This record gives sequence, C-alpha cells and structure tokens, in this order.
Amino acid sequence: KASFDWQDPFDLEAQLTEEERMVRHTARGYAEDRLLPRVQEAFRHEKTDPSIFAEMGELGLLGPTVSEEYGGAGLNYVSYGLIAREIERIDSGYRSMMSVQSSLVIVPIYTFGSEAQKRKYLPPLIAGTKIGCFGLTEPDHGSDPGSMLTRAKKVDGGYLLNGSKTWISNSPIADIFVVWAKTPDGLIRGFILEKGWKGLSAPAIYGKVGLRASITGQIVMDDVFVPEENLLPDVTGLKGPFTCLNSARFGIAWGALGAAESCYETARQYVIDRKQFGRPLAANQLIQKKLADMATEISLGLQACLRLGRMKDEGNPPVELTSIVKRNSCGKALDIARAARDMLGGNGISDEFPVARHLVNLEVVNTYEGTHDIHALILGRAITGIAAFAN
Ligand code: TGC
Ligand code: FAD
Repeated sequence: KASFDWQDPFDLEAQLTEEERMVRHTARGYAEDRLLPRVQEAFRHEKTDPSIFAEMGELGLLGPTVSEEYGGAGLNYVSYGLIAREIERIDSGYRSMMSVQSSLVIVPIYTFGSEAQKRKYLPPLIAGTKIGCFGLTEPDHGSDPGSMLTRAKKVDGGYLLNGSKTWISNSPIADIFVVWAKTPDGLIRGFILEKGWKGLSAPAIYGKVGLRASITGQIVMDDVFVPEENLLPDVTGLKGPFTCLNSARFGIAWGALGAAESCYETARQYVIDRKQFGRPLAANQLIQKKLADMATEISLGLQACLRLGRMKDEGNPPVELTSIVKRNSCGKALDIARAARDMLGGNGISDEFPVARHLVNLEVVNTYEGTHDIHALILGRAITGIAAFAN
C-alpha cells in the first residue's frame, strides 16, 4: 500500500519540473534563513526592512516572469506561485512586499510600457534596488475603482495629477509609483511617478492590526507634473490595473495556502506534543477532524493553483478562474488559521507561535485585491450573465 504524505498528499512536488523545484528550494531557503529570524520583531514593532527588496532581487525572486533582456529570470507562472507560497509561509506581509513589486509595478511597465520605460525602470525594480508601489484604491473608491476621482489634466509636455490613493502597500518607502488616474475624456490611464517629484507625498498609515511587517500608506498628489514619456502608452481603461491584478491575485492564491500550511504544521506538532486528560490532544477525534479538514483544503487548493498556473503558462485562461482560486485560498486559509489558533489554546494567542500572526494577516489578504465577496460577485456575473454590482 502506498504511504500517505501528510504534508503533500497529492505529491505536488512530483508535478513540478526540475527548474520549478529549484526555484521553490531557493525561495524556501531564503524565507527560512533570512525572513523567519526577523519576522517576530518586525511584526511586533510594525517595522518594514527595505533591504528585503535587494535581498530578494539578488536571488531572482522579483519579477521572475520578465525576460532576461530586462534583468528578469524568464521563469513561468508556476514558479512565481511557488515563490509566493514559500514567502507567505513565513508572513503575508513579506509576500505582499514581493507581489506588489513583481505583479503590480513590474508587470504594468513590462506589459504596457514603452521601450524606454522598460529599459529605465525594470532592471532596478527587478534587482530590488528601487522599490515600487501601485495606486488604485482611493478613500471613497475601493471595490469600485472605476469611479475613481484622481484626475490627470493634459498640459504642455505632460499631465498634472491631482487626487489621493489610500491603503497603498510600500508607498512610504517607494521610489517608483504606478498610479491610475482619469484623463478629461474619462478614460483610466496609468502613470509612472518618481519619489521627490513636486506635489507628491506618501504618508504612512500606522496602527494596522495585521500585515504589520509590510508598510502601507497613502499617495497624495497635488498638481504633480508627469511628463508625457511617463504615461503608460499601451493601455486604456480598467483593463490596465486589472491585468496586473490577475497576476497578483494568482500569487496570493498560492501564498495564502503557504500561510495555511504553516498553521497546519504548527497545529499538528502542537497537538502531538501537548497532553491533556493523560494523552496527546492529537488522540481526540475532534482534533483529528480539524487536521483532516486542513490537509484536505490545502491539498485541493494547491492542485487548483497548479492547474491555473499551467493554464496561464500555456495561454490566456478566463480571468474568473483567478477569482475562484484567490477567493478559495484566502477563505480556506483564514478558516485554517482560526482552527489552528484554537487548537493551540492560550498559547495560540502568543506570538511565540506564528498562527495568530497568520490569522490577522489573512484577514487583510482576504480583503485586498478584491474582497472575498467581490470575487463571488465576479463569479456570479459569469455564471448568470447578470452583474450584481452594476448600477
Ligand atoms: P468591468 O465592467 O467588469 O470591467 C471594466 C473593464 O475592465 C476589463 N476587465 C478586465 N481586464 C483584465 N483582467 C480582468 N480581470 C478584468 N476584469 C475586467 C473589462 O473587460 C472591461 O474592459 P472594457 O474594455 O470592456 O472596458 O468593471 P467594473 O467596474 O464593473 O468592475 C467591477 C469589479 C468588481 C469586477 C472590479 O472593480 C473589481 O475587481 N474590484 C475589486 C478592486 C480590487 O481588486 N482592487 C485591488 C486594489 S490593489 C490591491 O489591493 C493591492 S494589495 C497588494 C498587496 O499588498 O499584496
Ligand atoms: P469597500 O469597497 O468599501 O467594501 C467594504 C465591504 O463591502 C466589503 O466587505 C465588500 O466585500 C463589500 N462590498 C462592496 N461592494 C459590494 C457590493 N456591490 N455588493 C456586496 N458587497 C459589497 N489598494 C491598492 O490600490 N494598492 C495597494 O497596494 C493596496 N494595498 C493594501 C494593503 C492593505 C494592508 C489593505 C488593507 C488594503 C490595500 N489596498 C490596496 C486596498 C484594497 O484593495 C481595498 O481595501 C479593497 O479592494 C476593498 O476596498 P475597500 O477597503 O474600499 O472596501
């Protein structure tokens, strides 16, 4: 009889290529050796270490799908997902820093930028010597970015940008800002702004109860002049930001399950070691059911992520598949983190164990890049042909 591997029931490892296994190995080594030792302090004191970007860049973990011509590693989407899973196994905040840089800043410049923009901005972003952020959400427009108020007025030689973006990962430490704004014809366009430009500021938002290792802020634009050459030339409309989100949401789907794996493994070891009523907690049926549910959801979820990754590497799958995996992974990971927290009893509240940190992080991950319910509505529209969120 074949033996059951509680960490990898469907043998995901065997479904990876040699190159993908090497990428996963590199990402896991970095995450365990360099990120794990500093996460507790970073989370406790809400401190983001910007040197993480250059460390990741050196290992080829940023913008991994970009071609070598611009400094990328030319890897496939499955590799990108595997990186996200390993980084988020340590902390969602670190994955957030990585995925904003890779999917939300590098992807739009690579996909919609001019040749000059690609040559200027991609190499330092991929090396991690420059940090990027992505401004779509506004104080009054989150789930409905199409109603954004940020405006780009045409002036001689470029545009004047006015407006504010909020809840922007990396913005207080960013060198490069990809900002989405409406031009007078009502079309959404993408602009590349640089730190230090007149009228541009990025104050931090403190006091987050989750994702504390990743800094978040606003982007405030007061008559910021953006030269014509910093307009992304090759896209108009919401297709621009949503194309970036397709990539980032795919990474989150893998990443959230990495956090869930950390919770599952921690809870399993804890209930084997901890004795109550004279025997290990793991001997109780209620405890075993929780572990069985965790193993089931993680392994099924990873298979779906892998399938979507293969589809993305082969072509252009329907965007709704990304909603399925983003929503499923985040919702299930959150349930798993809650159950793991409970199984650790009082110790589950301590940050000596990672589960409570994963739990509050996953509350954020379940909300950003399209909330759990917004992804249900995207799917509902595709299933029924009726948009529940339309006016
Ligand atoms: P809708 O009518 O659906 O679409 C408008 C236009 O966009 C096109 N489109 C897409 N294109 C590519 N990929 C996709 N996934 C696309 N979805 C839509 C669509 O074809 C259409 O094009 P056209 O040419 O016909 O105009 O637009 P809507 O306004 O009705 O959309 C509603 C909804 C709910 C789908 C959408 O607005 C939505 O997804 N809302 C969620 C907002 C969101 O995800 N924000 C994320 C902000 S960034 C972030 O959170 C980063 S956190 C990162 C981190 O720290 O890790
Ligand atoms: P709202 O849109 O106000 O939604 C509130 C609630 O109402 C949700 O439960 C939602 O599901 C529900 N809801 C909304 N509309 C409907 C509807 N039609 N039907 C039923 N229910 C509905 N944004 C960026 O642009 N860049 C970033 O880098 C970034 N990083 C972030 C980092 C953090 C830590 C956080 C917390 C957020 C970040 N965001 C970022 C913003 C994030 O994408 C938004 O918070 C998210 O899209 C939800 O928008 P909202 O907060 O305005 O909530």
